[in-house]
Amino acid sequence: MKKNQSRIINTVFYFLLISMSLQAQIDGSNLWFAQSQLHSHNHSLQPKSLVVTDMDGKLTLASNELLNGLNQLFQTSIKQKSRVSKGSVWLSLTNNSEVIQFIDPQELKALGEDGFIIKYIDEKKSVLITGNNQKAVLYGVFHYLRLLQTVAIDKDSLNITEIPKYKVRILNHWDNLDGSVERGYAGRSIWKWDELPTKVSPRYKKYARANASIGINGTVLNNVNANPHILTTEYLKKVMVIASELRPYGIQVYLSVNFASPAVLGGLDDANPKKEEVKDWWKNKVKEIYELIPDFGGFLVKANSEGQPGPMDYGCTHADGANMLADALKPYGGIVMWRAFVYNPKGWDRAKQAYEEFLPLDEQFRDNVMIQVKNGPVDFQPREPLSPMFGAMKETQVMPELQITQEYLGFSDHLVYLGTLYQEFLQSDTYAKGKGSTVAKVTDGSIYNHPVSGIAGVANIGEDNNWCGHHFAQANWYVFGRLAWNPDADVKTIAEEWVRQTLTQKDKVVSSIVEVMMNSREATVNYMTPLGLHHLMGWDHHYGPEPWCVVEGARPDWLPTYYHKADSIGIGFDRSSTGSNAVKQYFEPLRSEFDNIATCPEEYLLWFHHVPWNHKMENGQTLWNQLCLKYQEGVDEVKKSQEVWSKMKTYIDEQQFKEVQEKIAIQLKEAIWWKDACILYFQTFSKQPFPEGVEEPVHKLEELKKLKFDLKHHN
Ligand code: GCV
Repeated sequence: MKKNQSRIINTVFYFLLISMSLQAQIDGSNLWFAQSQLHSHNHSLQPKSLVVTDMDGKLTLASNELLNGLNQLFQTSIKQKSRVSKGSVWLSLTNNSEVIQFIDPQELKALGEDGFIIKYIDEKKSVLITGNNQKAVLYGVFHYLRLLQTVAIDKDSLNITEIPKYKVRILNHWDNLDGSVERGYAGRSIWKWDELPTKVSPRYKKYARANASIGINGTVLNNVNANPHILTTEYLKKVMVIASELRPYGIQVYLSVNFASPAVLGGLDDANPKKEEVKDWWKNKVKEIYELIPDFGGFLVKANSEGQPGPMDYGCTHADGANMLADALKPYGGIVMWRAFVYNPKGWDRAKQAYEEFLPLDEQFRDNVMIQVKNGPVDFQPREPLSPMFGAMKETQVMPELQITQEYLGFSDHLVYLGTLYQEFLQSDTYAKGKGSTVAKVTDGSIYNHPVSGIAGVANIGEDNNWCGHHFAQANWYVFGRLAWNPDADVKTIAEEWVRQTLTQKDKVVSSIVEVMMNSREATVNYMTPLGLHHLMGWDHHYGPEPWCVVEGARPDWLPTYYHKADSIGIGFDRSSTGSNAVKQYFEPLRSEFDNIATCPEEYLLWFHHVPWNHKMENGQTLWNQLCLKYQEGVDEVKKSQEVWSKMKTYIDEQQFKEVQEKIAIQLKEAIWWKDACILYFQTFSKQPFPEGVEEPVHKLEELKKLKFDLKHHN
């Protein structure tokens, strides 16, 4: 080819790349692959060649990803060579004789299945990316590309060993077979059950790639409120197709199962886990699944909770039910994730119930069962103390369940970066084995050593172009994946990574946006449920404030009044030793700290205590004044973020800028709605004026009570 011709081809190639990346930024569909720009310090790091040591084609996906990524970042076309020479990036599995010359075999062994090494090899003047299998090398490639985009690197900093802390890093989709998504705010399900198995949506691969890029290695495709039909042969063939789309990216497929399936699908009299025919039904079903999907991951089960069937229907325990499924899965290496989200309308403190039901069963579960526990004892509230289940179950592996979809945090309308919520939870000290027994450490295998460990995130993904409904909600999917890989990672750094890859590389702009993100969750806590309040939102849809809500004949534990208990004396749920004694479920010194109103952290005060309106807070304010001021603080913070965002106009893609701006306007309107509703309503009990510094409500309580939430707007 003549030089001129090649120049023309190169120019066309760059033009295409640039127009592709501009296009990508417009609708958010390219997630954190949208920017593809180098960090300003890394321009001198252009590799001279790419060398892939790959005899049997195992690294094709990883090398394509690397080559495309590097070409895009350096706006060039990097040559592929067969021999490593000065300036190469070298991709290889660890079982290569040359790799072994440079890295200690012990170190390679310690990488396990998913770990990788990125290392500048002085002797070769090259960068090596290696891992024990193709998935690990792919993780290494994504990490290297991320580093080039997000931090200044040099050959000294390229001496990286990354091994994920959790073995199972999994998304839970609450997607129904009819295409709807429970608590989904980004359109309908991405799984097109009607079209499968013949038509395969291109989104499946994009989804797998995005997940692999942040280290996620599993997905539960369907809602925990499981339709038994997912286990019919017809649906399993559809699942098989999804599994084969996700497999190259190292994503294993799991299913939520309905405990009554043997009766509903199999025509058995019941689903009693002690009956041989029920056990056999499950064994045969599992066999059928593995014939279709040899790397199937296992089952997720919501049993005897919110109307779902379970072993207790037959006088059996959670352990009986989980073990029956675990035994069926064991020969194939499958696992059971059994949820502890259980509560009972008759119990007078819902926060205590999971612990009461599960603790007596510790020691009874098989070793391929994990108990999946929500971060807090109630239900994904803007702030909850840690669930006392963490650290308490010592013989059974417990896996945290976080919610990525914002069921209680303004759906996909509010900008709320959940990294800070996740970090607060994962770094909470359980004291199970003395100081430093953080949730991360008691669940990731550092303290209790079980054969499997895991962490789940309830997905916020739908068919919207931008995947998550709000551009910034993508950051919550992103941070979940990054923390599942390393729960001790810094969430501010992760926010910055996301901004640089998704929105902009301009340093000043990056720091302003990161600041908005970092303050956003606290702001939401403040304008919704400050000082330990919880569950004040609207009945059923969980959007907007309805602290007054009473529904004739409804379960009391679904109503706000059950939780805030406001009266003429004060407000808050007494869970102290003189109340429901939920504090007893925590290890010392947490138990005493929470129990004593004087030492209970103020952010959990009304979670654990019924506090008089005139109680003196740390800053000298009365509780009533402080409560009102907190609501105001939340509103003010949203105003601030609106101001910051308005200055981003010239730096952010126009459509993205506008869409976020519109959402922040909704958020501010609703923050004021929350503040007005709560302080006006609680004022009917405190009978005190609003303190100085609190803006006069723009709404009237009676009008707010009549306000009807329009669900259509959100689905
Ligand atoms: C999938 C809460 C949600 C339900 C959800 C349930 C659960 O109650 O509102 O939509 O059901 O949690 O986690 O099982």
